[in-house]
Amino acid sequence: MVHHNGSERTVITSCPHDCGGRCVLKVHVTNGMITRITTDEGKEPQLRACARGRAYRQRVYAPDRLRYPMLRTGSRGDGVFTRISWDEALDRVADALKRTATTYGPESILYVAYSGNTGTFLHNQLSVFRLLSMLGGFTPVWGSASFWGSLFSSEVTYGTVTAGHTSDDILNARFIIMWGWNPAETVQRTTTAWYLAQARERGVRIVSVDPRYTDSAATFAAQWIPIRPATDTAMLVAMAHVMITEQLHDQAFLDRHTVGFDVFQKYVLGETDGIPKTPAWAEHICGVPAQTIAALARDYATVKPAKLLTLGAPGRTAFGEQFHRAAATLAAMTGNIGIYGGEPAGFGLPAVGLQPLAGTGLISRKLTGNLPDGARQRPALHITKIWDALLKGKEGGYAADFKMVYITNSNCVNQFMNTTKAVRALQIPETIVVHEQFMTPTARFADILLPINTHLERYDIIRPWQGGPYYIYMDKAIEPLYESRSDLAICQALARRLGIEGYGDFTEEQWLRMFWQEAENFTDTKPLPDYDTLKREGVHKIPLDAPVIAFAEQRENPEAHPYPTPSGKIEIYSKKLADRNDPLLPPIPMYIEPWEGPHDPRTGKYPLQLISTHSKRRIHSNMHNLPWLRELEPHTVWINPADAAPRGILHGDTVKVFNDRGAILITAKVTERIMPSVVSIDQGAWYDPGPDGVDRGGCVNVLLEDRCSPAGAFCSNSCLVQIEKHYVYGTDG
Ligand SMILES: Nc1nc2c(c(=O)[nH]1)N[C@H]1C(S)=C(S)[C@@H](COP(=O)(O)OP(=O)(O)OC[C@H]3O[C@@H](n4cnc5c(=O)[nH]c(N)nc54)[C@H](O)[C@@H]3O)O[C@H]1N2
Ligand SMILES: Nc1nc2c(c(=O)[nH]1)N[C@H]1C(S)=C(S)[C@@H](COP(=O)(O)OP(=O)(O)OC[C@H]3O[C@@H](n4cnc5c(=O)[nH]c(N)nc54)[C@H](O)[C@@H]3O)O[C@H]1N2
Ligand code: SF4
Ligand SMILES: [Mo]
Repeated sequence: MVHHNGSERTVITSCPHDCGGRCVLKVHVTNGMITRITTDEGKEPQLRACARGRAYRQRVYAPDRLRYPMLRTGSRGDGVFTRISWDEALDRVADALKRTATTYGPESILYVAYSGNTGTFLHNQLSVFRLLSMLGGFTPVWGSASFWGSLFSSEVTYGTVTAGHTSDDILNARFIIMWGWNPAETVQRTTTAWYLAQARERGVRIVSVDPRYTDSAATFAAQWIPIRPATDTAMLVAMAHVMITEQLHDQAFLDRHTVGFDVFQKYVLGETDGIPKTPAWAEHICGVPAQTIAALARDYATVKPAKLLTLGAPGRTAFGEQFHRAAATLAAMTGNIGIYGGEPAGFGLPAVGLQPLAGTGLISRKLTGNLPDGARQRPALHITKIWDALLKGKEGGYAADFKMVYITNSNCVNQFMNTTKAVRALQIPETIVVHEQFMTPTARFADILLPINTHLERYDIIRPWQGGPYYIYMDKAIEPLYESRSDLAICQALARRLGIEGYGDFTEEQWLRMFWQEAENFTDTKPLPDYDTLKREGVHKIPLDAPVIAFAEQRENPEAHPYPTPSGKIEIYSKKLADRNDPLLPPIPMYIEPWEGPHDPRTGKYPLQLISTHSKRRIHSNMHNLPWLRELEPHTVWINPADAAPRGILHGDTVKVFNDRGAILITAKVTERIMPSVVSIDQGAWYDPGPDGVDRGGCVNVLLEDRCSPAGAFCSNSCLVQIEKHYVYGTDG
C-alpha cells in the first residue's frame, strides 16, 4: 500500500528475514530516499515491528552494502575482490554451471540455501532451485537447523506438523510452561508476547524452564526453573513418573486417543531396565531439585487447560527428538490435546491459511509446470554434513565430489556448525558463487559475488512463519540501490544465457498476480481478496471466529476422525520407529545420555556446557553490522559468578572460549541470569579470525561439532568448552 502526504510517500511492507514474526513496516520515502520507518498503530492486536525492523533503514543504506558484481582476486576467505560488469559476471556463472554439469555431472553442483527470506512468495531460494532443476539437477541440502527434532516428533507422534494453536488461544489457558522458549526476544509470532502479557495480567501462572533467566521469564513468569541443557527429557520422564505413581494422568484420554502408553509406563516405572525414573533420578541428571520436578508435574496434571510451549532449543541437542516426543507424551497424559487452552506440544503450526512450510514452494513449482525432477531425485546433503562432504566427496561415502558450490540466502560459514572446518572445506571446490547483500564471512569465499537488493527495493507477498492468520503485501519502497538485483532477476538472465526455455520472463508483479490466484487452491480460508485489493490494503487478516486449535475433530470423535498416523491414534509408541531397530531412536520417548552433556567424561577438560541462543538485536547474522542495534546489547558470553570467580573473570573482561575445535575472544557478562556450569553465546556474530586463527568476532560455530542427532536435529546446544581470562599484552614489549 502507498499513501501520499505532500512530497512524502508511505509504503506498507514487512520483513522477510527469518525471525518468524511478520510485522507491519511503514516506510516513509521522500524524493526516493527512506527517511524513517514506523509501524502498525491500529487496532489490537497490532502487528507491531521490533527494533530490528524499525532500524532497517540503516541496513539499506549501510556503507558496507555490496554494490557491484565482483570477482575474487585474493585467496578464498580474504575478501579481496575486483569490480566486474554484470555481463561478465553472468557469463562466468553460466559457463561454470555448464562446464561443471557436463564435465562432472549435475550432482557435483551443490546448492546451499537457507533462511535469508522465509514466507515470501517470490523472492526466496526457489529462484535458484528452479533454475538448477531446469538445467538438469543439482545436490540440494536438507534438514532444519531450527526444529528438526520437533518436526520429526510431530510427524511420528501425531502424523502431521500442523499440531499447534493460534496465539490468541493463550488467553484460554490456566497454566503455561515456557520450556526453552523465549518469545519476548526471539519472535516467532508477532502477537505472542501481547497475549502472554494479558494472560499474566489475568493471573495465569506462567513458569519458565530454561538455563537462562530470559526476558520472557522476567516479563511473564512467576517461577524460573533453571535446567542443564540437553537433559530436559529426563525431567519430562520424571514428571510422567509423578503423574503415574500419584494417578494424576488422564487414563480415559490415553485409552481413547493413544497407542503405546503401557510400554512407556513400563519404562518410566523401571520395569524394563530396573531404573525407576523418579524425580530423584532426574535431579542427578538435569540439576532441578526433585521437589520442583514433582510440583511442576502436579500443576501440569491438575490445572487445566494448560499449555506446554516450546519451539526448538531443547531439541537442538544430542537426541533432541526425544525431548519433543516426551513433551507430546506429557500433553497426552494430561489430556491437553484438542481443547481450547491446551497445546499438543507438537510442531506449533496451526492449520490455518497456506500450509506455511510447503505452500509457497508448491505454488511456484506448480506454476512453472513440469520441472525435471532432478533435484529431488538426487540424494540431498544434510546441513551438518556439508563441510565433511566437500572435504571427502565420494571417498567419504558421499554421492559426489562437489565441484561447484552455489550459495544464496545463507551465511553458512558463520551459521552452520564447525566454522574452522568450513574454512578448510571451501578451499576444495573449483567454483563458488554467492548471492549476497553484504560482505559476510561466507561472501568472502566467493569466486563470483553478486549483489542482491533488499526487500524494500522489490515487490513480494508474505505470510508468517507458523501459519499465522494474515498476509502482507510487500510494496516496493525505493528502486534497487547501486547495481544490485534480485535473485530472481539474476536467474532470469542466467536462464537466457543457458538456453533454458520456460523459466518465466515475467515481471515481479506478473509473478505475484499468478501466485496469488494460485494461493486460493492452497488455503482453507477462502475467499482471498483479489490481488489489487490485497496490494491496496497492504494487510489481509484471515477472519477467525475463534482460535484455531489442533485435533479438535479427533478429540470430539476419534473414530470418525483418526489421527493421520499409521495406527490412527497418537503414537506414544511408534511401530515405524520400532521397525528401524535403532537403539538411539527408540519407539517410545526415552532419555539417552547426550554427548557433550553434563556427564560426558570430556567435562574434565571442558567443564562448561555452552548453549547458543538467538539474539534480540539480530536475526541470525543479519544486522550484526548495524550500529543502532549494536547499541541495544553488546555481544557477550553469559557466565555465572560461581564460574567466573575461580577463573578471575570480571564483568566486561575479554575472555577466550575454547575447545578442541577452535577458540573465540568475547566479552564476559557475569550474571546470575545463567545457571552455574552453563554459559551462553548468541549465535550470529560475524566470524573474524586473527592471524593466530582465534576468532575475534565471537562466532559461536567455531566451537561446535558438525554433528546431528539420530533423527537429524542440529545439535547446537550440545557443546562443552573451557573459558579463561584473556590478557592483552602491549605490542611495544
Ligand atoms: N530476535 C530473533 N528472533 C528470532 C531469531 C533470531 O535470530 N533473532 N531466529 C528465529 C529462528 S530461525 C528460530 S529457529 C527461532 C529459535 O527459537 P528458539 O529455539 O526458541 O530460540 P533460542 O534462543 O535458541 O532458545 C530459546 C531458549 O531456550 C533456552 N535453551 C537452550 N538450550 C536449552 C535446553 O537444552 N533446554 C532448555 N530447557 N532450554 C534451552 C535458551 O536459553 C533460550 O532462552 O527464533 C526465531 N526468532
Ligand atoms: N550455533 C548455532 N548455530 C545456529 C543456530 C543456533 O542456534 N546456534 N541457529 C540455526 C538456525 S535456527 C538457523 S535458521 C540458521 C540460519 O542460517 P542462515 O540462514 O545461513 O543465517 P542468516 O544469518 O539468516 O543468513 C542469511 C543470509 O542471507 C542474506 N540475504 C538476505 N536476503 C537475501 C536475499 O534476498 N537474497 C540473497 N541471496 N541473500 C539474502 C543475508 O544478508 C544473510 O547473510 O542458523 C543456524 N545456526
Ligand atoms: S525483524 Fe521480525 S519481529 Fe522485527 S519487525 Fe521484522 S518481522 Fe517483526
Ligand atoms: Mo531457525
